[in-house]
Amino acid sequence: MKLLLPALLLALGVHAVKHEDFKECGQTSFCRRLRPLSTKSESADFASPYSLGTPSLASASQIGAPTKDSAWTFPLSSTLYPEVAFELRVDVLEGDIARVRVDEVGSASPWRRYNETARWSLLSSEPAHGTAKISTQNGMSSIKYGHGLELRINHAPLRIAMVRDGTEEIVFNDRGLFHMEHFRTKEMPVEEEVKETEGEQVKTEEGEAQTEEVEIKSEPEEQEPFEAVIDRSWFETEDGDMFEEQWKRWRDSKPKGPEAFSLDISFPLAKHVFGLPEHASPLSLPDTIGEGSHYTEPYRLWNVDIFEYVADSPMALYGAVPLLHAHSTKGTVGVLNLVASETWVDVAHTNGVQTHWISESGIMDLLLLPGPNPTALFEQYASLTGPAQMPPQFATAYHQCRWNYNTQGEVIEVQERFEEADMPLDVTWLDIEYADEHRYFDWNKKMFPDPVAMINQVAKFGRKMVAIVDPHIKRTDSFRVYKDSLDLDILIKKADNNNFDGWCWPGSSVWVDFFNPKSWEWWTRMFSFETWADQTKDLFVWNDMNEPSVFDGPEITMPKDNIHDGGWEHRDVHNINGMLFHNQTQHAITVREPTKKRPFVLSRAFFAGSQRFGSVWTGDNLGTWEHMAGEAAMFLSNSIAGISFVGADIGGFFGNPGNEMLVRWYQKGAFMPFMRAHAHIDTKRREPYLFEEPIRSYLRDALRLRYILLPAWYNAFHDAATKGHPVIWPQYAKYPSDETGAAVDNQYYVGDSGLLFRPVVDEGATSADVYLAAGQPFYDYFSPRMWPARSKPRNVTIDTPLDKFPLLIEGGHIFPSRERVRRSSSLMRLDPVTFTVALGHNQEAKGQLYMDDGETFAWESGAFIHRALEFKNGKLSSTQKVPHNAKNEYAQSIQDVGVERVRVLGLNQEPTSVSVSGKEVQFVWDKGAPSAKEPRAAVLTIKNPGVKVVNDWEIVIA
Ligand code: NBV
Repeated sequence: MKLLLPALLLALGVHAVKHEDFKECGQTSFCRRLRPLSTKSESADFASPYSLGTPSLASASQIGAPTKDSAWTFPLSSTLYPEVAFELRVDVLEGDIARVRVDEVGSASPWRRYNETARWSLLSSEPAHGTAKISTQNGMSSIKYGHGLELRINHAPLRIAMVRDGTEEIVFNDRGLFHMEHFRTKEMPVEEEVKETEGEQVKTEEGEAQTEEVEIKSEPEEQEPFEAVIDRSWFETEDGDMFEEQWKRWRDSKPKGPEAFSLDISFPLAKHVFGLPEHASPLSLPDTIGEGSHYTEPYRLWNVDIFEYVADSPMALYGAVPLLHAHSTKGTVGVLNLVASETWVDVAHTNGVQTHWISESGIMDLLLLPGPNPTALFEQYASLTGPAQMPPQFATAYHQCRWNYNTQGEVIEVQERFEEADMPLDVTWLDIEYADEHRYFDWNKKMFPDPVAMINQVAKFGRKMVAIVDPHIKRTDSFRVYKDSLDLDILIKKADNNNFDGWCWPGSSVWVDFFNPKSWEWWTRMFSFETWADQTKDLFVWNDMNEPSVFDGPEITMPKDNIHDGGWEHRDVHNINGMLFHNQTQHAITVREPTKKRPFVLSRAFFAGSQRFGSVWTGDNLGTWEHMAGEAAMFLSNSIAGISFVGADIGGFFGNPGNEMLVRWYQKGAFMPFMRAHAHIDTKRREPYLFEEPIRSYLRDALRLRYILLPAWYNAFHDAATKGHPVIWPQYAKYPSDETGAAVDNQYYVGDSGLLFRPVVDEGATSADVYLAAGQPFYDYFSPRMWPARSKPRNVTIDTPLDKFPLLIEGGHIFPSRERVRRSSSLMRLDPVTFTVALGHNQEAKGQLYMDDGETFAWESGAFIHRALEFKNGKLSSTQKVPHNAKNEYAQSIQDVGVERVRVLGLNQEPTSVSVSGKEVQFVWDKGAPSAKEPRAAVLTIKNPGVKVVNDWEIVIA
């Protein structure tokens, strides 16, 4: 029935998310309790009831380890609950990142707030030793750190501002919406109204930990007491659902009672906020609150398996990264609110941008990223959550998927048909039907009698395969994976401590608790060749349904009161759950062979840090123009949050795209970091070789273009893996001081190649507008057409007959390509390289070429080539950019690879000669028409200059 329903809806042309399956803020008790606070706080005499006591150097506390410097704790209390103690801890980390954490401390309750999100999400949180200094005076602490940065901490009411050169850029608790519900027993009476003055309430803990290194100028008691009219019910609306909650047929037992927290962050300078993936919304996040707001619900972060999601909506999707960039031409700053429980975020463009975050459980763990520009922010964020994994080369090429290729024969047929059609392909995918009764690892031997022979046959084409391994495990004793997990006692439990079972593809299923370290080694073993003999090193993995999706669970996921290792509730860890599964799977693939190999694992669910484990895709999109149009913004939003190895199902998962739409989708696909075609089981077959001319050629062209540009993509992936830069860059990140382009999200740049891509996403479109920033000329990739540099940004209109789309090259860049397309990327390893030199307004350009073996980790110990290309004063030079190790086997293996062509665009003078080491080489000169009404660039083509990619060389154009 589950399978038939989508088909039926599609046949009827009905595309609609089932809104009733997913909660709105008002249907979840903690959001209902805390969201209204923002309206109530608008009352003139409202002030935060929270205040801080005297800081001391952070000694061992619940929140974190003791330190000698760069971290301080403050007692924190609220006039609402004077008897409850909180602690606020400030750490200054490497990269000038300030971390502010709050937890309830010393509570008599047996419960604790979940404090391990950072453990799973952060790769590092190194303190910035010795650089930060605190001083406290008149109820105000000031921590100076980094380059002109200061945290101004107002003790009462609590307010923390990140200040740069005297200007506030990020303000925590500006509006007084911080509130942390404390642990309590159900019987505790809720008082009606409290009117208090702070002076009487602040608990100061005179510091035994106070040492000379803390420079306290005077005691905070001097501060002016503040008058706050606080109605306790503003903060905690009396709510029958605090201790248990019923939604539809699901009861959440909530043994810990209320433990939500709310906080506000203002960005006084910002014009835009970006980030908070995953939502099908514009990159510049529209308002969710206030008059005339674009949305009325907050952005929701709660990983869910959503059926036919709405194209413009703040509804939760499959992944969650609680990161925001706040941007204006004055600078870009970021905030990571590291929490894994259900979170709702309101955005309002008032006095800059104001945000209000409401989470169901966990400690508050806020990281303030100072920027001051998007590139610095990417690097700061990567210093915390890690840069992206360097993918194996094949993963950056084209993937062909379908639910399902049903037989071994069909898989081989796909290989042959691609071959016949002269279309490149790297990876063929198997969805859930390969597995016997959806017991992953166990092949359906009727349909796939000899999986090893099949994978080997595919490998003969230079290609790989991917098989799906979902997290639900069929509950049947005859299934070894189930038996093992039962015996090892590593399954997620219900609130009553019995193993949880739910309904999914295999029927009654269980889920392994990947928070339990006992599961890790076992899971690795599941992928070893000994345990899983029906595979080879050429088979990789797809982790779907890892939100996790549970067909009969609340909101199609797991009950929140389920229990994980350490006694933590599912509510606390939900948004990390899928990332842990992804992590363990990629680890298993990495260590499968005696020499570690770069893994490839695709995941649907994700969280901050998932970039370390592989790629993600945007889930079950619809084959509609609207969905196709919205995806660029989704890719960009993921990308700025670290997860830029991202793509969407080419063609749309649901529905049968017409020819025009499919061509446009393939063209767009060629510029998605992760390029995979996929389709629902009920759709018509749509492999690109099935189409008649001219569609067939258009599809082939898109595929070939991806392969031609693979070297440029590889550069970008390498920058992502080493610097934490996104693979694709939004306009604001390339041009942070351009105000008009900041919100542009329908076009983007590929790494530092200068390639600017704009997908065509409108039916029947014969032209498309592209936003060009000021300062550099732009060149058309497909023709000699160019747009000279201008002092102001502008929109240009580009013709887009079905075989064309806007692909420009920004002047000032050099990018590599390989123009002999073969049946798979591995077969292009030794092919010669072409360089395109797109000259900037000053007749200069720069670029890079990074290459390695594409499959091992040898690159980490210096087995690569990394060349710096530069065009200056009429000379194109190639020099070593990053030294590689002396006996670089990789460089040796490609020592004969040459440069077969150099294309120089925009040269302002006809050359008389082109030479390399004094020897003249052939060239072709087309003088173009740079000052015509429709300017054409001059193109100099140098064929076979006789240089090798591994060597230093110089091409002199005289
Ligand atoms: O495994 C079947 C599908 C898969 O093809 C798709 O890509 C996933 O997003 N899967 C979801 C489960 C059910 C979809 C209706």
